[in-house]
Amino acid sequence: MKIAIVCYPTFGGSGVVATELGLELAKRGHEIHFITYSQPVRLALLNPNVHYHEVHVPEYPLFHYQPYELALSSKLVDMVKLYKIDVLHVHYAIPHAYAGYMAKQMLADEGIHIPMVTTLHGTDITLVGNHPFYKPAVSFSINKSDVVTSVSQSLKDDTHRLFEIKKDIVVIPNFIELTKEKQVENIPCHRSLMAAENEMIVTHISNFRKVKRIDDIVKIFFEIQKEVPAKLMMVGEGPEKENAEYLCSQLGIQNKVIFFGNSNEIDKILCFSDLFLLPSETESFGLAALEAMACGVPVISSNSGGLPEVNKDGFSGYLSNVGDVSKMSHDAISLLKDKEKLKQFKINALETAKLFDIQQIMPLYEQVYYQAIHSKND
Ligand code: GMT
Repeated sequence: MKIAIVCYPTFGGSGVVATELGLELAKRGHEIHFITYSQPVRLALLNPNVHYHEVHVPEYPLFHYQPYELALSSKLVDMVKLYKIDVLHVHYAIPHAYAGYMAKQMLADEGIHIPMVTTLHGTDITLVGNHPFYKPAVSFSINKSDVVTSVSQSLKDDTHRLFEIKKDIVVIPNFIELTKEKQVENIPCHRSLMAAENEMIVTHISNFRKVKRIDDIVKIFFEIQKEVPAKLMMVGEGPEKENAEYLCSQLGIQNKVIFFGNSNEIDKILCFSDLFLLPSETESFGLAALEAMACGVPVISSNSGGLPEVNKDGFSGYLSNVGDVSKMSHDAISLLKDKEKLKQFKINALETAKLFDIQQIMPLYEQVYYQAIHSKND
């Protein structure tokens, strides 16, 4: 199939999922066209089956806001015609499903039917999309998609609770690549550069938005380091990062916390991590937690949204109510103090991650593409 993928090219989870999906589909012989405003960060190399088309938004003094959706839908029309695309797959409803629908209509006007699959990722439903200023357009474009997928059962339920969606939503969980070269024992791991031998390494990776409850991470680590020699690795960039650095210095733990920027090689940090923290306010899935588990790192997370579908309480890690810093700290300390238990949880984390192997998930996407192609939406 010839598949056009529209996504955010940045470090957010939806862009990562879209890129990894495209790369795997290309390996399976499909022709993939990424259409977005810059090259997706995980799209390191292009190959004969992978193409990237940049959306340009010309500036004009009259525009207070640059009309990205307009440029995107025009680009989609051109690319669908030029490459004879079979199916359009948009990731994150805002504004991609809307732009996709406009492209669909423009093409229909020329007698070309292009089916559209929309994948809902999380904040496009639970935070941003739910805003009254966006809601009518988001509901409309979801309902006009040929097939709608969501990355967890919890997100599907949230979508039906928050929007009037007349379509069925297919749950296709996020996935992880577990090929040999991605396995933790085959990753060059430089633990000794980061911590002394007796120190435990606790890690958090995100885009440092409010929803991640970054303060909770610092507070949990503050409790941990009182009981266990430890270092905290904070990976990513975002609006809450500066506050987190300030809180660390206020608590006098700045020499135990290492702030990295965005990284394309998170497995090189996860390979030496003992514990992963994800106390988010809401998380439709928690791809970062899955990536940690795939490297054999147990997860201390909140129980919000889709996290219980990924992190198994008392097996791959522990779940707590949002904001329960005290329980999260207690669980983390008890795990880090008990070497045997920690070893078992590391094994369990990897076992759980294997349930999300890309090889099992890919056919589900191929199936929805065929379903979309055979649908007759207007
Ligand atoms: O919240 C983020 O980190 C970014 C955001 C995105 O769409 O780029 O992530 C959402 O999609 C991810 C991939 O499906 C999920 O793993 C995240 O849980 C989800 N984030 C939230 O729901 C807050």
